[in-house]
Parts: sequence; C-alpha cells; structure tokens
Amino acid sequence: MTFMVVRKKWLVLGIVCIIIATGLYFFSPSPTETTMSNQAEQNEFEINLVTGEFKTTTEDGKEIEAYRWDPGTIFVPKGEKVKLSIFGVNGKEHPFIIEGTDVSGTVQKGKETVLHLQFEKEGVYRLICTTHATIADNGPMIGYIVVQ
Ligand SMILES: [Cu+2]
Repeated sequence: MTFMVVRKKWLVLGIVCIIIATGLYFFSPSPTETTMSNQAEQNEFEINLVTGEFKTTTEDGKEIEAYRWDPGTIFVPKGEKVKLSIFGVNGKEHPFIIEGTDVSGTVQKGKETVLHLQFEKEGVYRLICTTHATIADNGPMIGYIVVQ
C-alpha cells in the first residue's frame, strides 16, 4: 500500500514536470531569433543627418541662403553596414545622389529618409543635393562621406 502511494506521487510529479517543460518550450521567446535580430541592429553603424539652412541679409539688403547637410562630413568604416538616416528640416525637398555609387533618393520636410549602405572602397564620396548643388542654386548642399 505504501509502495503504491510513493509510485503514484512520482507519477504525478513526472506529469507536472512534463506540463511545465512543454509550457516553457511553447511560450518562451526563441533565444536564437532574439540574438540574431539584436546582432543585425548592433552591426549596423547608424549615422544621423538633417537638412539645414543658412540665411542672412547682406549690407545692400540682398537676402542670401544656403541649404546644407548637417553634419557636413561623416566618417564611415569601410566594409561595414551603415544605416544613414536623413531628416528633412529646412527646405521642402532635396533630391540627392551619392557620387561614385548608384545610390539616390529624396529628403522631404518633416520626413526621415533611411539608407542602408556598405562601402567596400576607401575614399571621399560626395552626397550632393541635385537641386542645391552650387552657390547659385542656394547651395552648395554637398556632404562628404569619408570611408576609411
Ligand atoms: Cu537641397
């Protein structure tokens, strides 16, 4: 009689353990997935730019202005994944290219433009707003991406 009670206890305990283990397996977040998505974000070097504007009036009353990328020079590690975020503050719209690459896009006021880049070659790449590329066009709106 005592022997049966002991066996029954072990059987109940075993079933409880199996239920708990099954619950943990199905309801816990997968550790592999979490680690991988965290790594992807960590490996991407993030750089933030905004569009800005310099504006003044000359002594003879002439208004002059220049649109800018801010910061105007950024440093990017060669071969690494880079997330470039550009937020449009000044200026309605800035269509741009990155010289020497096939990267292009547009930054609009109040909106964030996100680029995922990876430069394999060292050098200085110019981020050029095609609307404001020169002084005569209210620029030069040119940023320098230094890959090293
Ligand atoms: Cu522009």
